[in-house]
Amino acid sequence: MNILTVLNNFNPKGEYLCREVIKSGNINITYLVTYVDKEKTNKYILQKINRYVFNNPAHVMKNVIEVTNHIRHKLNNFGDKRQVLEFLPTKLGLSYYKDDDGEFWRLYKYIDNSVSYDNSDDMFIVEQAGAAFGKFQLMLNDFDSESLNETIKDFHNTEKRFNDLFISAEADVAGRKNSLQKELDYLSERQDTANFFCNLIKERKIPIRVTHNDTKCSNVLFDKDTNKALTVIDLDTVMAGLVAYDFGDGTRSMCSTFGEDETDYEKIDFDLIKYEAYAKGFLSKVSPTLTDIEGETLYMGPLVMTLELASRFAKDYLDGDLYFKCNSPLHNKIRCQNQIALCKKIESKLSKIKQITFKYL
Ligand code: GN1
Ligand code: MG
Repeated sequence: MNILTVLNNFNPKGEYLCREVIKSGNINITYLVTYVDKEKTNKYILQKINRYVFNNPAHVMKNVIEVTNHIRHKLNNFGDKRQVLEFLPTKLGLSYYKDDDGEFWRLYKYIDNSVSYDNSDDMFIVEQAGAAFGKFQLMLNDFDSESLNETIKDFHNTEKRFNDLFISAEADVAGRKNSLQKELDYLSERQDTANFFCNLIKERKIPIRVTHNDTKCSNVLFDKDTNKALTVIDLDTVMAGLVAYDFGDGTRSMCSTFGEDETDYEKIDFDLIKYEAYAKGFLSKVSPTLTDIEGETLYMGPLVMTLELASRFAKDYLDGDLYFKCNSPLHNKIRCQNQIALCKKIESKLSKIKQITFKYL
């Protein structure tokens, strides 16, 4: 598909100048596009929504628009406009453009003077990231979670993720099961832990809220000059969920001493200093809104979310790399082993993690 044809279906301001591919992200295809209007440059983010992952992109966009409108309304023109994403409608007034190949595209304003990080060793940044996801949660506290579309069914249903993994192992369509046996054994021994939050949901002990569900560090934009968090991005998976999903996935992503692609697993650790900074930021926003059971069980978030992601990478490896973007046939296996190395560190530090969490409740 011709990118200019796609862009012309929206109303970006000025004359098209250039575009570049943004490589970060495991799912969608993203471009930064620049237009020139007189002397001024206008930048936009153009994204092609992954239809394998999101089988109903229109449902995704409905959630995204409603949630960003809700936040914009709450900000009520106070503060920095850069605190919420602004999507451009198409000339037909839709929030997405569907091209002739059936692909879905969306366009939003690039947030000026912003920067994102895959991770950071600066505790101010880590605390800001926690605060950004906490604030997101807080601002959507009065948004009816049942009105949101379930854009990916059972996204954080860890119990189902594990069951699906073992079904894929049984099927072994890519003939890779033998090369993943150690990891499968490790995960199958942890099924009870993986079920921790699912059990609380089944027993109706824990409230369902609006959650972001993909709280990686790279999904926060910071001000380039001050490093203060501006807003969270990548709202495709905003759905009904548990506060522990966002807290758990954020700390999983930020407290690991190395990224998800690191192959020297010995180097991987769970950094408690970063954990404390993130917990401080996140809980400074949400702590007053939590129920007792949410607070008491939050410390299990990092372990359960890391187990879950390990199981997802494992499943995709066994299925022949259908879901995540991969740069080699071993990429998903590496990611799985990397997350298992992280799980082991979290397990060994669980009582400390609990203690730190309780300090900020
Ligand atoms: C995917 O697209 P990205 O990179 O934000 C995935 C997350 C995983 C993450 C791991 C929709 O996120 O769930 O935690 O990769 N998103 C989806 O890097 O599956
Ligand atoms: Mg994402």
